[in-house]
Order: sequence, then structure tokens, then C-alpha cells
Amino acid sequence: MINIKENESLNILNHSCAHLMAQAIKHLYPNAKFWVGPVIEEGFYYDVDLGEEVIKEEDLPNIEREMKKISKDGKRIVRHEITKDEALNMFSDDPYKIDLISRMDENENIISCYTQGDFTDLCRGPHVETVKVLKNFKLLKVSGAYWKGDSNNKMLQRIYGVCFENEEDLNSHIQEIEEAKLRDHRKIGKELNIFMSHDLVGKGMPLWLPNGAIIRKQLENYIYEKEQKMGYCHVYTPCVGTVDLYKTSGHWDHYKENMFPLMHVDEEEFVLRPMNCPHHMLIYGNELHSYRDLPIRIGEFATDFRYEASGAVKGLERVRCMCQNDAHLFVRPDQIGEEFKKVVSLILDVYKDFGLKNYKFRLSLRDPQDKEKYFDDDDMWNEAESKLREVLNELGVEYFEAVGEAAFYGPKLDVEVKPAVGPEVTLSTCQLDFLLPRKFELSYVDRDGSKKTPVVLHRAIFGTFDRFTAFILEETKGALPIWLSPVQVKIIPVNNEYHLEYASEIYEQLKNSNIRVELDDRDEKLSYRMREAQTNKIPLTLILGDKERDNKTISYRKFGSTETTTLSQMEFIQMLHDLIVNKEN
Ligand code: TSB
Ligand code: ZN
Repeated sequence: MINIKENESLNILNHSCAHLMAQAIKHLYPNAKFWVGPVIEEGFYYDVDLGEEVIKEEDLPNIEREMKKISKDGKRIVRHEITKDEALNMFSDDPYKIDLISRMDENENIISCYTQGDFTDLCRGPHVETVKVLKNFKLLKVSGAYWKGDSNNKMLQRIYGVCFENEEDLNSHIQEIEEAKLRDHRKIGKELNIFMSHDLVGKGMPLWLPNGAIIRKQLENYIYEKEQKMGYCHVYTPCVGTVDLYKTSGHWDHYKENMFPLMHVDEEEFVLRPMNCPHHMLIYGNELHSYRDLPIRIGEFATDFRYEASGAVKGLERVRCMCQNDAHLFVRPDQIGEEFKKVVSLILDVYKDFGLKNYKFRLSLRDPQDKEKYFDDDDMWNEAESKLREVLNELGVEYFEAVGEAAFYGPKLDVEVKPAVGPEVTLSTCQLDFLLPRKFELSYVDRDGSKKTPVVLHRAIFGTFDRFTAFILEETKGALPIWLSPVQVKIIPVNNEYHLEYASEIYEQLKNSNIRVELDDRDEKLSYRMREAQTNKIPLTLILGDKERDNKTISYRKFGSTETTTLSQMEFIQMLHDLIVNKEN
């Protein structure tokens, strides 16, 4: 989908259209007061305070009609400059504008306004020259938004829209939005019974239903096996820790606003953990280590709790209770490059298995000028950063650099993906850390007998099972590959009276081969049952009738296909096995 914010001419067009919408709203709701109206990736929005009135989705066409009227009238959009005092005077009855004007830069005494007909708004511009060109627009939705994003403030109404130069572009954009909505994992998750949420459990706390649990278990088994082969050891640790643990790690000082509040139990103070690193540091510290023991790789499928703003939580993608596919790798400084390379190779390997192509690697580096924000050891930073680059180049991985985005404790590599709806998110991550092992006074005995501090790599390949599941549901539109599908095979006897016995025989056989199979023996029409198997996105549907029973064969259709293939039972089982092992559809 085109990024409107980053396209210069569409940016101006959409910004101008936001003003047009505001003007139309002002005509229809004279008490309306406006906060900000920025251009975003998907178009534009404007935050409006309507007092007692409310704009609902069904009111949008009416606003569009008014916008069309103003556009037809064809007024010019005129820029003029006024002083700060004049602006304060002009908008004296508008607290939102007063707030904006008073917060403007001290040196910025001249403020620009744009007027079109009877409507004037503060704005830096630029704008199109006349409202006449604002013809091909659509208002998309309306939602609530707290003033300045603070839940203690008044709730404003945020009205979204988009504008294009011509009708074809607008229509194809709207179609893309509609398609994205169909791919939204929240919709698919509901339709395929993957997860639910409930007010009694709370916001951002999804419940994984049996179908979702099967997917998650497959993901766990898959990555566990890979990690075991790579020499990881897996542990289980509690999802709480004392405040002192998080004071030692530094999270209490630097990450508190992302944590759930304190719990008092007897004399101890606990927090729900937001990260697993401190627990893993203690496990490393439980034994003495020699330089020969390193790298030590401690992995865990670990539940964490983070405070995410209520407006930010989203299905499985952004939750408050999550399970990381986490590991902390304890390495000697000379092993950083090699170990980092293994992590990146694992990421590439996993993405290949899942057929994922739409992702970007982002290498976050420090800003060497900023001495405050980063752990102070120039040599360590320089060496580590060039190592990471070297590895990425060696592996031929395309990446972009984000200078000044590194964590305080070291550089990191993230994988960014774009969900069907909403801004980009991080899936995999690999973060170098020079600091945490020092805080926990971790060491190993080096070749010369001296005590050294290991370096830690924090890494999560899936990120969290939650976010990764959300992403693959969107990428596959819910049609998961057979190895991941909650139900792999659906068996439909053409007629229960004649074919149920044979169908049951096949059902038992597949069940005994550990295939996730269901038998649809309801007295419904064949076409109805077949359609339902499609709606539920079941990879293989078996249709068993006279021919199959008499010849002891199996006829099947793959999801999305109308072609029927017939195989012997042996051939079918072999094919099924191959599809699962090769992770094919
Ligand atoms: C990798 N200590 C490290 C760990 O060792 C850590 O916690 N890194 S993290 O903060 O980046 O989180 C790891 C991954 O969890 C992220 O890359 C992201 O994919 C996922 N994640 C983060 N926040 C959420 C959330 N609110 N909901 C779902 N997944 C999340
Ligand atoms: Zn960590």
C-alpha cells in the first residue's frame, strides 16, 4: 500500500483535504473545535472536539457531501502570516489553538495561517492552491482519541480520510484497505477460533483457544528442536521477581513505566516480570564457568507482562501478557561475531521455512556524538558495531542502519514487518549487551586464569509467540501450511448411509498416524460440508464415495482448489507425510 506521508504530492493533497474536512465539519457542527490534523501513512485525520455532539460512521457521507460542495465552489487557499499575539487574539475562544500557539518555539513569532472561503486554520503548509483539486477523497472511519494521547484528558473524535489525484487511485487504495481488513489477524483469529479476549480477564490479555493452542505448540516444538540442535539449553523460571532483582538489572530505574505495579507478599515486594534476562543472569551465575564453556545459551519460552497503553493493545500483536521465544547467549568478546552470525542465520532459516518475504532488517547503532545516551566504552562499541556489519555483509543480508537507535547497553538488529493494519512492528530481535553481565557480576575464568566478564546477546527469533502468530495469520490469510493447521484433514463421506464406514476407517488410520483429522458425518448436503471446510481453511478435504470405498482409494482437494486428486491410501499417507515434513502446502 502506498505510504501517503512519504509521497510528497500526496502528502500535500491529504493535508489540504484534512482542512477541507475540518471546514465541512465546521459548517455542519458549528461548535466544533479542532486539535491537530496530520498526514499519516494511510491518509489523514483530524481530531475534533464536538462538545455534546457525536459524529458516527453513518454521518461520514453527509460530511463528504459538504466537502464536495465546498470543493465545487472552488475557493483559493490563501496563506497569510500573523504574529503570535495576533494569532492568540484571533483564536481567543479556542483553547486548543491557544495551547498550540503558546507551545510554539520562542523564536517563532510569525505564524502562518491558511484561509479557504469562510475557514481559517493555523498551519505550516504547504497546501494545494485551490480546494477545486480536492475531489477524489473518502472519509474512512471515526474513533475516539484522548487529547494529546493522555487518558486523563478529554476524549476527542478522530476522523480519518484519504485523498488522491484521481478516482482510479482512490478506488484501488480503498480496495487495498478492504483487503487488508480481511487479512487482519483479529478478524481471522475470531473466524478460525484461534483466540478470544474477555473483559473479565482484561485488556491485552488474549486467551488462546484450542485451535490457537495447536498452532502455538507447533511453533514451540519447531523452534525448540532448532535451538536444541544449536546447543541451547532450556529452562523454566517464574514470571515474577522481587523488586530488588529488577533494581539490580536496572529495569526498575529505566523500564518502570512499562511494568505492572508492585505486589506485596509477606515481607517481599514482587513485580510481574517484563523481561527474562535477570532470571537467566542468575542461572549463569549459579556455576563457575571456564572460557572453554562459552558460549552458554540459555533459552526459555517465557511469559512476560508489560504495561502497554490501552489504545495500543491489539489482538495478539501487541499484548500485555506475552510469551517470548527468548534466549540469552553468554559469549567471550572474541565470540560475538560468530554467535551473532548463528542468530542471523537462524532467523533467515526460520523465515524461509515460513515462506516470509516481507520483512526488513534494521541495525540500530549508537550516535557516537551522544555521550550521555550510551554506555561509555568507545572501543567496545566500535568493535561490536563493525562486527555486526561484517556479519550482515558476509551473509548477504540487506539491512538499513538506524543511527542513534541502539539501546544504552549495545547495538541491536531487529526484523521489522508491516501488519495488515497499523504501523510496522518488530518480530525478531538480537541485542548485544555489555552491561547486564557486569551488573550481576558475572564472570568466566579465562585461559590465563584471570576473571573476565562475558558479553550477552539477548535474542528472540519469533519475538513472541503472540506477535509471530498474528503475523503468520495475516501473511497466510489464515490458510496455514498443513504442518501448522489446527485441523489438517477433513473427511467428508458423500453419503453417510453408504460411505461412513469407509470414512471412519480412514479417519482411524490417520488419527493413529498423528494427523489432526476431523470426520464430518453430519447429515448435511455434500456441497454445504465442502464449503464449510473451505471457510475453515482446512488444507486437505477428503471426499469419499462409492469409487473410493470400492477401490480403497482416497480423493482429496487442497484448500482453494477445485481440482480433485485420487491416490491409493499408501500414496496419500506418504504425500501427507512429505507435505508436513517439508512444511509445504
Ligand atoms: C530478547 N530482553 C530481550 C530478550 O532477551 C527483550 O525483551 N527484547 S524486547 O523487548 O525487544 O522483546 C522481544 C520481542 O518481544 C520483541 O522483538 C517483539 O517481537 C516482542 N514484543 C515486545 N512487546 C510485545 C507486545 N506488547 N506484544 C507482543 N509481542 C511483543
Ligand atoms: Zn533479554
